[in-house]
Amino acid sequence: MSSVLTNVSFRAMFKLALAASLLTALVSSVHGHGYVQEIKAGGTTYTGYLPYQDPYMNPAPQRIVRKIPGNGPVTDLSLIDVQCNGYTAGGVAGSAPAPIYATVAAGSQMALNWTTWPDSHKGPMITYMARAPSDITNWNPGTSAVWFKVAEAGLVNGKWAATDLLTASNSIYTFTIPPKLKAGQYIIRHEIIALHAATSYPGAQVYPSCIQVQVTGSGTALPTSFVSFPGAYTASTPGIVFDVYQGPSTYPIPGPSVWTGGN
Ligand SMILES: *[C@@H]1O[C@H](CO)[C@@H](O)[C@H](O)[C@H]1NC(C)=O
Ligand SMILES: [Cu+2]
Repeated sequence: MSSVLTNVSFRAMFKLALAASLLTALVSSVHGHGYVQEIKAGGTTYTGYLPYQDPYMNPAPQRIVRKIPGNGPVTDLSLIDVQCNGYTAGGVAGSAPAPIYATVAAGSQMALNWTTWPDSHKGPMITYMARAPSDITNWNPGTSAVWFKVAEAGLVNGKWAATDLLTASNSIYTFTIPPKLKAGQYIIRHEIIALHAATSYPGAQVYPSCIQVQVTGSGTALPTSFVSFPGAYTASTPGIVFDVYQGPSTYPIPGPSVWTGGN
């Protein structure tokens, strides 16, 4: 009697384990995803917004990153979701402002720590900023053209930024706040665009998130041209529809050129 029971429960456990490993395999092959889990700025380490923990914590942890719904992508580039990976909630379109911000000097580097990124998800890593007209913990850009690009990396000597280069740097992406950028509060919009399904539109997977910072320094430079999200990327933007499987030697990174503000 007890040996039958043991046998039954063993089989049940085996089935469960099998189901779990199949699910894991499916999730990682079809949709391995990710987000920025940690940020180093101005000598301080900040935990990112953790979509599978933060919503269940009471009190809610205070983050410098705006809320994201999970580790998945945005593929409809006409949606506000493509801005900060937020969605229409509580009557506010786009990601809700976060309660705090990091302080970082113009010209210094920030390090963004991504969760393990799947090798299949080749693509560029791109970073934009937008200057807050007022208190950043209240500001929502909506569809206004306020964004300028500060860094981009696509296909460099046969290596993709989001896979080869990110893996080689222990999942740490770094970029520099433009040295002459005028002090003030900014949203940093950082993204990976995964191209493994981008041979037609919709297909490219955008993984954006928004980090709030106070930039310090004596610079006076501000860009003069801006893009909006949604708006900057459409089905016909170079690099949105792209075939990564034909051994390309170059890749046109989507969006405007990088603004450095002079050095
Ligand atoms: C990235 O963040 C994770 C989670 O906090 C941490 O365990 C890991 O050590 C960090 N990676 C690096 C290279 O600092
Ligand atoms: Cu994925």
